[in-house]
Amino acid sequence: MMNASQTERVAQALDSFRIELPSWGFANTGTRFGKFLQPAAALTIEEKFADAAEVHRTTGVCPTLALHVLWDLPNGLSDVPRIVSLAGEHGIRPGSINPNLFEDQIYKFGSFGNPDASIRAKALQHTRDSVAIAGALRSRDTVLWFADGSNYPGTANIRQRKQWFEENLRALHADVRADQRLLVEYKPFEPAFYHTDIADWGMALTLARAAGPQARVLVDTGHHYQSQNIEQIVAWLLSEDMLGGFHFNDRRYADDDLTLGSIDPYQVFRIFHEIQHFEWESGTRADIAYMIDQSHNLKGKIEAMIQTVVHAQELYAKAALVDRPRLASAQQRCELVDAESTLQDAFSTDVRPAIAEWRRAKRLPADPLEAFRASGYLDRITARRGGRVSASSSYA
Ligand code: LRH
Ligand code: MN
Repeated sequence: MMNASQTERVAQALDSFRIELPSWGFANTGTRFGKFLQPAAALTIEEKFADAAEVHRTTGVCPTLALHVLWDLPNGLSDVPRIVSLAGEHGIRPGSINPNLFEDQIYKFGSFGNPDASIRAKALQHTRDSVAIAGALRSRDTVLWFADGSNYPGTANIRQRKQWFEENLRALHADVRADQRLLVEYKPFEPAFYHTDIADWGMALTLARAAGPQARVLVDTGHHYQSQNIEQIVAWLLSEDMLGGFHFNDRRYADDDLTLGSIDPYQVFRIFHEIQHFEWESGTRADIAYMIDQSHNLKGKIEAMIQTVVHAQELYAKAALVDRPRLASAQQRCELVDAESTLQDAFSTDVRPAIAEWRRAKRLPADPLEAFRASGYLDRITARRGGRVSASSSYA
């Protein structure tokens, strides 16, 4: 049973915790072995905003929607007025802007890292357009993920490509306003399977620094080798003041993009713990964009999103229960068992009653998933959207 001060700490943590939804999480997605279509899946940006609004209605903590430029604004800046009116209509603000530098045939040998200067220029122009779209939508962050790399030893000049990335990121940074940020996302492999130009946190940090003061590093939890200590990377990036945000998901093997906490909830708890311990020690609020990046290939897309948000809240609330003064003194005295058990005690605390209480106090449904199921929203959109099958080849 939690005591009053613990209940208060859970409420304070939830008051500040917000997490961004990915528009592509509502669309039909799959793997190279196929895409299982869902009749209620969102095909249009209107439907993606409507579904995001339903997740926000039931949870109250997802006021922004991440957009992928070519999927959500295929006409670029001229699609901005439509997005602005949808945002007003659904009470969901446009969130981070994600350029698409991985589907176009011209990017076969890379985008910023392509040996062909005209293709590098096209890629740079697309990212510039994306930063302009972010400005027009008052979105703070442009997230830069590059599929660039190679599949066979000797086929790419890795140092030359690094230099092209520095040049293009520096050029792009010149367009970034003081109230905007560039978040550089790393990934060790896929779709490239020999080398990836931005493969780990150190490479992303080096390039973000080379780009300029508005650039930070984005940590996608699925973009790590099996045995990597992700929370140590988080601690280092916090220490360097270079942590810009997260793409949360879970995985058993590679970049599986499964729902957060479905495989290793203690991993997400350890990440939240590192952040909250930094905030406790520094007395500052870490300037981090918490975002979801998942593909719901089998689960109902809206249910998977609500499940993810609810689980993120629970793990963030558990991390708020770590007795930090006790932990700091146990760490100082090298009392290993005492130190470790401050985390385990918090992690094993059932925070769900306190969270349900917090929701009631905020006039939110005590059980978001139950509220969604009782709303009939899924039946309504299935009736409205069913019967049409989009066979688009694009990822989302
Ligand atoms: C790449 C990635 C990136 C997105 C894409 C949908 O794996 O994590 O963040 O652009 O997924
Ligand atoms: Mn990602």
